[in-house]
Amino acid sequence: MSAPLRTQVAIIGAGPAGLMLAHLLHRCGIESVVVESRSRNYVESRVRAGVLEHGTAELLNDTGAGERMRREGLVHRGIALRFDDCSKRIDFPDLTGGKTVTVYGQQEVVKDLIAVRLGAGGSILFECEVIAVDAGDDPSICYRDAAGAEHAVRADFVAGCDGFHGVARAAIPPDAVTIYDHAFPFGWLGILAETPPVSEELIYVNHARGFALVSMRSRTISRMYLQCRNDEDLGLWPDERIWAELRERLGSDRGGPDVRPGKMLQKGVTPMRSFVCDPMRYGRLFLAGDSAHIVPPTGAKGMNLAIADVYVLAEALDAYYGSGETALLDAYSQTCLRRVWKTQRFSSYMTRMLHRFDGQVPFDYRVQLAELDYVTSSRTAAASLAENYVGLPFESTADLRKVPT
Ligand code: RFL
Ligand code: PHB
Repeated sequence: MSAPLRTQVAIIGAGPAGLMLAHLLHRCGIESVVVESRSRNYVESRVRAGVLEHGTAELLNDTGAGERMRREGLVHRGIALRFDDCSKRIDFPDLTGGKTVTVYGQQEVVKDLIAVRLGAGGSILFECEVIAVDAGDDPSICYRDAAGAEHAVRADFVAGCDGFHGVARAAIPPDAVTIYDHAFPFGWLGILAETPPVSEELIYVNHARGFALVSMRSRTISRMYLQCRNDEDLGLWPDERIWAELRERLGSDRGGPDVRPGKMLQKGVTPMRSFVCDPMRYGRLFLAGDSAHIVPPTGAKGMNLAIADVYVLAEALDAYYGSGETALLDAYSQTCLRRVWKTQRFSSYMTRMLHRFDGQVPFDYRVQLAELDYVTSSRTAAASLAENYVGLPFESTADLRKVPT
């Protein structure tokens, strides 16, 4: 093994959490090294989330990483909820004092953050898989490079931004954390296709055959989802069946938006789960993003939550390096978990309102329809949905200090 590299913060994972953390730390004058198991090309083309909360878009803008997003991102001022073959709109600016969301693919955010980091001389080690994490008083990580050679990085702190299946959370003794886990009995079959979006805004559909969602990546590329089984066999879903099912759930032949088949660019199944690891810290190891929590994608929150975590972590590390103060680091987990649980609540609410559940009886369906009717006709209820969808405000340092102990 070569002589260990030394840095202030060793970051595992070049997803939105790890890259944004490295970027924010750099702006505070704190050095980091990002270690990523996949290639640059792989992480830049991985299709995942697509909706940026108001605060996420603002953070990208305010920190100099939003230039392409401003040009290419699509600012959305609302969504539609469709049920009983009728679409009802939720108007974000009207209900939230002017806030919007931006539709911009996660892989575009990843590309932009990599460009900004490398442009500033930052260190991102691609195709280097972290195989061991030491979270003790003298923390370090060990990684294996593409040629199979092993290297160590010693650091003051380790940030586990390595997603749900990473090594960081697994390095914490099981009795030091409480895990909250809930698997939903269904997943989403997601497609990316070369066809113009069927509507200017996203449409979330509650249909007797199951949930559907139409989203987009640009004015010519659509991203759409169908509720399916968790273990759905994609082989049973030739393109024609997907288009027919989308048309049926959207009511294309009953006055609904007209789904037009186009070239299928990608198909995949994402299982739906909720997961929280509490606390999100063990010694000098801090978990952020999917390594600490997963939300079902119905509220479009996964990536936004990852960004909110590292915003809190960067502020805490800045305070530590600025004055030696550890209060914000000590409050990190509690501060993040307040937002995490509110986001779990919202994502679970959206999921339960819009999906078909096994064993659901007609009574349950009528209650779902009543909920949809309520949330689209009561200004108070609509404002609550809109407030959560555009994103709750980031915790500021002043708020961090108010966290109850
Ligand atoms: P990421 O993006 O998973 O990044 C973690 C990074 O860590 C790397 N890694 C390692 N690197 C070095 N050594 C190791 N041992 C490593 N183990 C892992 C990985 O290669 C990866 O690059 O986590 P992060 O940064 O916390 O960001 C979170 C978001 O990615 C996530 O919340 C969302 O994308 C969730 N999600 C979706 N959210 C939505 O809001 N809408 C969606 O449509 C949506 N679709 C998805 C998704 C997540 C998916 N996953 C995780 C399977 C679709 C999928 C398939
Ligand atoms: C997406 O565009 O991928 C997307 C949009 C909204 C969601 C989930 C995914 O709730």
